[in-house]
Amino acid sequence: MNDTGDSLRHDWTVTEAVELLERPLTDLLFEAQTATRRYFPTNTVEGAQLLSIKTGACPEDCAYCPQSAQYNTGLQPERLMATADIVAAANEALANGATRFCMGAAWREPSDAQVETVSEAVTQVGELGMETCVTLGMLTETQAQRLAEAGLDYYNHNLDTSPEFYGQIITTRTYDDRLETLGNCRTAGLKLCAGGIVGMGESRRDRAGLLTQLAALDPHPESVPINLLVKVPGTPLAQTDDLDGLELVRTIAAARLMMPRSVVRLSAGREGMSDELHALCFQAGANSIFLGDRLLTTDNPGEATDQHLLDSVGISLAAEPLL
Ligand code: SAM
Ligand code: DTB
Ligand code: SF4
Repeated sequence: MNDTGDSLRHDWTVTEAVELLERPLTDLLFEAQTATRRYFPTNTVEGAQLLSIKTGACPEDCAYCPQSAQYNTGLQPERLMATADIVAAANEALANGATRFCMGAAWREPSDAQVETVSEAVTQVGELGMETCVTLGMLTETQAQRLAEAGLDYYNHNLDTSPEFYGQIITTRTYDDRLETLGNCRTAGLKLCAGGIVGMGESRRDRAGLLTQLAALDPHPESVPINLLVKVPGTPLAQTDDLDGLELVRTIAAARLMMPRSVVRLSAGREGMSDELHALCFQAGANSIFLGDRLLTTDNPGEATDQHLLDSVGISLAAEPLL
């Protein structure tokens, strides 16, 4: 992305981000929708499809995650999928209207051999004409370069929350580890998909802190996923109080205003969300969703429900990548 000569800012303060989050909702939505229309086609969302290519048995302790080996969530671990099966799933996603295929692995960090295997899948999925994204945990610069050579478009690695709240959610990997992986991916020339999770019991200031960290990345991540916590029984966050839906809307709007040229994804947590809340998220500038009836291990609304939603609000899936 070319920031030159533009007004993109990387010096947002947490206080400024809190001020955005606290604005009267109609003002915030108006500004955010105006910013969206400056850079993106109207009434258009990107469709991405996830696939868990290696499931569960992860050594990390992320308190939200059903795939951590430290929590008993009843999830059946699965080894790394065969490349042919991954490509078959990508073909299906393409037929269902997805322009991006995101492959996720429950690793703390991949071995070089695992990167090699995933690289092969990336090349083959790319040959279908889809954008490719992988999320494999921490990555060295050499590994990022290998994935870039394979034709990978995006690396997903989330900051998850503010630096202040982070220690209450994950203890097995530091915030700086995450920033380092993002830096390694940038050095390798990959585009970044980096965002976080709301609804984990964090404060509004923490949500502002997360957005401030993301906006400090230069260039901004091209994709910014905002996940609403999916509360999975057996995880430490299973009993967390529901986040007020309007806080999700405000977070999306602030992300849109702080990183106006980024594609903001209304990511996990759409299952059970009303059409009205979806509509407010789109008004706030969300212009990407995950398609299909599965995220990685949890449910997503699925094709029929999403078609009804998109028809009712008059939004179409983008036929081409938005960036
Ligand atoms: N293991 C790799 C890693 O964490 O770096 C990649 C896969 S991990 C499942 C990718 C992201 O999914 C996490 O960073 C988190 O933001 C999101 N995620 C995981 N479980 C979630 C949940 N229950 N609700 C919302 N988002 C979740
Ligand atoms: C992201 O920010 N959200 C996706 C993707 N990146 C890898 C993952 C959501 C996972 C939700 C819980 C699950 O299905 O296991
Ligand atoms: Fe492992 Fe990723 Fe889940 Fe954390 S979020 S426990 S690193 S799969």
